[in-house]
Amino acid sequence: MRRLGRTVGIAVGTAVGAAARALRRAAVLAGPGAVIGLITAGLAVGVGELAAVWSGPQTAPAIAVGSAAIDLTPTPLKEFAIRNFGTDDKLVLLTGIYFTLGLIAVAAGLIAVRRLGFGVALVAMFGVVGAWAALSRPTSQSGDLWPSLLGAAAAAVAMFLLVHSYRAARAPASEAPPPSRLPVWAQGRRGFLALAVGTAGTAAATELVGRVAVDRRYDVAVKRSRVRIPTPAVRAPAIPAGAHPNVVGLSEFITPNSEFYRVDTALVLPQVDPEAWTLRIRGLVDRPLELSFADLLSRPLIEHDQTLSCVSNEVGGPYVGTARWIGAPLADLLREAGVQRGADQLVGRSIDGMTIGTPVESVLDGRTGLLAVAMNGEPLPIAHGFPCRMLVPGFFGYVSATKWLVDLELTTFASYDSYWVQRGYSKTAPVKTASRIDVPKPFAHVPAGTVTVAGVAWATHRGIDAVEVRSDGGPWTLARLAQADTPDTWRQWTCYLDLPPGLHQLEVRATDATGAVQTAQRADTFPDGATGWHSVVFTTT
Ligand SMILES: Nc1nc2c(c(=O)[nH]1)N[C@H]1C(S)=C(S)[C@@H](COP(=O)(O)O)O[C@H]1N2
Ligand SMILES: [Mo]
Repeated sequence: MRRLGRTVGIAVGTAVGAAARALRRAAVLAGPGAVIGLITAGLAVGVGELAAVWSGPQTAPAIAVGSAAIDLTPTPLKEFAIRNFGTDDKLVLLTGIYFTLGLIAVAAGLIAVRRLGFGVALVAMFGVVGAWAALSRPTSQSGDLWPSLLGAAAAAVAMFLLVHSYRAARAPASEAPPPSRLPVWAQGRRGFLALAVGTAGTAAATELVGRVAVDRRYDVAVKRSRVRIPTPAVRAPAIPAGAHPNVVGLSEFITPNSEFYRVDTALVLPQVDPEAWTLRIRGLVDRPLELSFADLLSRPLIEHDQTLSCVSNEVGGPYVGTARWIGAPLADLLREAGVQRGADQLVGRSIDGMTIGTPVESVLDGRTGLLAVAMNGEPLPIAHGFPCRMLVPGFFGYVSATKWLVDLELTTFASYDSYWVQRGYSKTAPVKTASRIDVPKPFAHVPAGTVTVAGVAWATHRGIDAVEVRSDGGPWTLARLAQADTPDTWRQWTCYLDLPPGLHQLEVRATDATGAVQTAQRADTFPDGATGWHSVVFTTT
């Protein structure tokens, strides 16, 4: 025990010594002001994280500011981010926020060693920005401002002490040190270093404890693992054996959950406790309803295969996937609630305030709209909306597929614009007929002769009737369609082309079950989905 104590003591001493040396070196390189700035910013973040244990992970300063930034981001910039960073867009945003914070922290520190008041004012300003961001969230509560305010307060005190200690330490030894009300241990060069290392350590500790405690308090992974989804009253027919041609490189027919694309505005995944979850159905209805998760699971459930795709998916892009879902039929619930005449929009709200509007007429026209609770044989993954999401085949996700759903309101399109509609997207957006070449990959080298071309095509809810492929602008060849699962799923296809050695360009187009041929006309993803033919350039040798 004694030995252990001594070893730990030595280890801590060594770590503190190393930290002190690193700080001193940084102070020499960048100036003590920069170090003071960075340490105080670190403390603000750490204390904010710790305070977020009480108000929720979404209220931590950087997350609050990031979420506000997402909502304020102009649509073209958001499209750019989705296009270039994809599902990593959130990581890029957070990195940018921390980087900006770091720069401002350095500036604040450099200012503070000259004019302490200005430095502290800058810190206070940041507290206010964080608090404002937290309160600007659609589902915010008044307590949400505390993480940013407490973080900024801690940073202001630390800055005050560090700057005073630094000034005292800097005074030439020949002069009497300026009168100081600092405690003895915080005086002199060693005192300044002790204060700096202590503040940095507190920053790290609060950050660490805050993160662990936030996870323990809010993470619903364990509760999710305990959810048992009842056997559906209506099973989906087995997926036809011929739905997936055995071609290497062709997408799976059912997209594994781990590979299913994720698109949402949630900077931290909403953690919805299934035991506390309720869904309200309200607005223009005769009988408003409220269901618990147990109520939902006790209803007759339906299993249904559906392809989901994103309006931000570019021609040939990855934001499309197919899953076997289980859920309660949405239409039955709406009928129980009694939709009133004139209600033409069904608005789904998520726990984090996302709003998604779907035409009521479509939900009630016989298609399999679901309040989905399971995806590919397991409870919905947290990233895909646990415990409950909406799905209405035929529409892009932003107008049909609310994740972390907690509220359904019957209203009108004339009286309410949902989240992306407020940002210029179309009020409603049926999935456009699309096709994608999965094989060969762009810039692949394959042997000349008979070349295998394969891919997917989807016109969700209408179904696919034909796919054609051509090379180098030549005549179209009909692809062989794999067996259809349902009109709500994509259809896979293969095509064998004889090609001489050289560089080739393949193009693909699909015809949906209404007979409409996919247009060659290029359109942007904004405002209601991209059009145009996917093409792949590759070489035969
Ligand atoms: N709560 C919430 N639900 C949401 C979104 C969101 O940002 N928040 N994004 C929508 C969009 S734009 C799409 S394309 C689908 C994506 O669903 P997935 O992430 O499960 O693939 O979810 C929809 N539901
Ligand atoms: Mo989307």
